[in-house]
Amino acid sequence: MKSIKQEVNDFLYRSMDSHVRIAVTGLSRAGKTAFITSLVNQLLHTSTHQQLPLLSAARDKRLIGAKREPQSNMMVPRFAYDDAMMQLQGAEPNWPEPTRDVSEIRLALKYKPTKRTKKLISSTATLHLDIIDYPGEWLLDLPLLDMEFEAWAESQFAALKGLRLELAKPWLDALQTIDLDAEVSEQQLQEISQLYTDYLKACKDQGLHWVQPGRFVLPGELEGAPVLQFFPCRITDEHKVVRGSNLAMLKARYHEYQTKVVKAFYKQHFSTFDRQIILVDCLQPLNAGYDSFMDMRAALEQLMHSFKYGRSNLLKRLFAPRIDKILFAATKADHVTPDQHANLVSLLQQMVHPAWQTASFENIEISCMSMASIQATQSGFIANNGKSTPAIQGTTLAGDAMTVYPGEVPNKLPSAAYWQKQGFEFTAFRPMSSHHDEPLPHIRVDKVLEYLIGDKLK
Ligand SMILES: Nc1nc2c(ncn2[C@@H]2O[C@H](COP(=O)(O)OP(=O)(O)OP(=O)(O)O)[C@@H](O)[C@H]2O)c(=O)[nH]1
Ligand SMILES: [Mg+2]
Repeated sequence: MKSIKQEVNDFLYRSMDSHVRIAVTGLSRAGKTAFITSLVNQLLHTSTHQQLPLLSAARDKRLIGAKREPQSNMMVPRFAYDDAMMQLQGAEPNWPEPTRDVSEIRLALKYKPTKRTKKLISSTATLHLDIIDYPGEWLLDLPLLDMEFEAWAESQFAALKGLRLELAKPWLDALQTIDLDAEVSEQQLQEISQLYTDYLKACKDQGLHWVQPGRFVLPGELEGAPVLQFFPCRITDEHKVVRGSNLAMLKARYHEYQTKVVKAFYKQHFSTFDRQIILVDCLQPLNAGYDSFMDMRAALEQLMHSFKYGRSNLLKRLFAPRIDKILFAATKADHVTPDQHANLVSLLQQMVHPAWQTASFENIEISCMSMASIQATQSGFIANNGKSTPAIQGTTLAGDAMTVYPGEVPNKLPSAAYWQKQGFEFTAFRPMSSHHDEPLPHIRVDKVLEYLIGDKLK
């Protein structure tokens, strides 16, 4: 994977506190690509601009500059920073394309240290910063490591209620046609797997976030591979598995998925992260309604399990976890007026609260913030019946200028009745045009940076 020299270098950097791996995740469309693009862009401008006052090293003028470096892990695709910038800074600014896999980018930050030990070595120091993008859906697979095929299948059937049950119909109908004990039919397994995958994708499209197995909706490089061709079926624990049967194959593939996909992700990627930022788009479920909201909350709770390293923990058996800080960030804050930003944070806190409280997050610091990676609107005030009301102004995706007061963000988890009384309508805006020499406009990306790497730049 990595060359020996690179491994040694990484080890040395790390032991001198000069290497940190920041993982960025979130459910799809949460804003990961926009965030990483902005973060890289902001840091690359530190030598010429003062747009990061909340990052203490920048405010104190100790951050000398940043440059890109070849990434350390050569087996992972490069984060497509240049492509994203090209989209954002085109004649008609556009958002970067959706991404489907893990990717990585590395920066070297040169700064003047304040710590005595570092100052003794040299008047300037370098922090090597790896930033890793991966789909949050992959973390939803953690429970699979502890579940036999039968138990997993049961959990999937237990979730089939309401909208899910409706969406699952074609797959459930096809399930009736398979003889589990008959000799394996690759063709039939493939067809039913496809219907199961379609069902999971349909859940996603309807704004439901808890989907398992996560790779079925975000396969990355595994697209079309047999390891993604299985599905739950109704069997009892006593059901004898006939050798060479359909059921035997389903179980074999499930097992392969557990070890070669889920376990491999935790061992090869997750175990190398030092810090984690989890991006959450709270506005999307507010738009979509109560079910979507509760579903996102359940998905976030599931996702948090990956950071619970209790004593008898599954992850601890696999590797020695070292994440010491987690940040939950409510993204796209520029969709609402600044007076609503505090509500956005308390809403996010409420969403992650149950998991946060009950979990044994040994030695992990957790915080919640709101931000906009790339500002698409400007805030101001409009006159309304002789009163001045806060408003935001931007260009819609269709290209029309628009000034709106998008409404209030509830500061607590809303009840179902909330959506009957008043809907939410958060419009999507185009990114604002920005000049090539200027950093991308942002809200509080510097605060996020201070939390994630501020101490590493001391
Ligand atoms: N207004 C505003 N919109 C944003 C911001 N960040 C992201 N968005 C919107 O959210 C969409 C998704 O952002 P991405 O950064 O592509 O999200 P992602 O998590 O990488 O999505 P996937 O790659 O599909 O998982 C963008 O196309 C924008 O419409 C932001 O800071 N402000
Ligand atoms: Mg992306």
